[in-house]
Amino acid sequence: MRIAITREVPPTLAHCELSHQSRVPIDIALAKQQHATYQQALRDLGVEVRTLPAEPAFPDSVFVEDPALVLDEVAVILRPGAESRRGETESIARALAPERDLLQVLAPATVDGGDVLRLGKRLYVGLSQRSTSQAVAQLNELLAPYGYEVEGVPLTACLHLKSAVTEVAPGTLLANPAFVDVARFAAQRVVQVHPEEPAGANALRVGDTAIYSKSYPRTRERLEAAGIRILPVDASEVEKAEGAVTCCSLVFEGR
Ligand code: CIR
Repeated sequence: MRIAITREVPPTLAHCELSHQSRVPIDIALAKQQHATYQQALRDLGVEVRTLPAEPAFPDSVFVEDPALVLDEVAVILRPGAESRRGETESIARALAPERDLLQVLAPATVDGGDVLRLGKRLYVGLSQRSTSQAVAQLNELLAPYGYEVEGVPLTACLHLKSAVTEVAPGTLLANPAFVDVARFAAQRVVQVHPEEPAGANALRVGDTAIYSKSYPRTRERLEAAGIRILPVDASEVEKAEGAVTCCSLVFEGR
């Protein structure tokens, strides 16, 4: 059974970290409604959604992708790059403990889950403002016993590696080549975002479907033309917090 861990939108979301965008008002009621629809989209794809209570002390805590990396064999509790987000790991570790043995990235290394793209047994880690090469070295050491190789990837002008590239089908990437050199990934095919939708490279693949934001209709056309099945969702409010669809869940096979 596929499981998704999510967390309720906190009333404090407007105090989120921002790195590349200006602060604009966030409609919390709408954010909650959109998050409910997103969780329903996961259920519609056959996923069991386990929703953790909101954590108002952590404005970015709805972005549960960042505090942990869940692999088939094991999970790694990460050390988020933004100090304001470090406390998010505790409740995520509790939620993951029944499902996986837990490993941990230790200080001074930092890494956000949004920077980790898994393609088979290779993990690409964006060397962003949040994630360091020390974390790449630690992940390599922790995960080599499970057959993973971990590699750092330079990034420009975006928050996380998965702001620049995500996998939308086996061997097919959705990417913005202005943010990352796509040639370095082991992929057969790359769908590029529409030039007017630079933030459109984040899609959440669940089986043969990609959950994708309605904010990027031109890129969606490109994806559909490439044969990718899209489940569209409204994500305008988390996008104001520099979030996207992968950030709002941790999806994995239950034990
Ligand atoms: C942050 O800056 O940490 C949040 N405002 C957004 C995090 C988005 N997470 C993700 O892309 N995985």
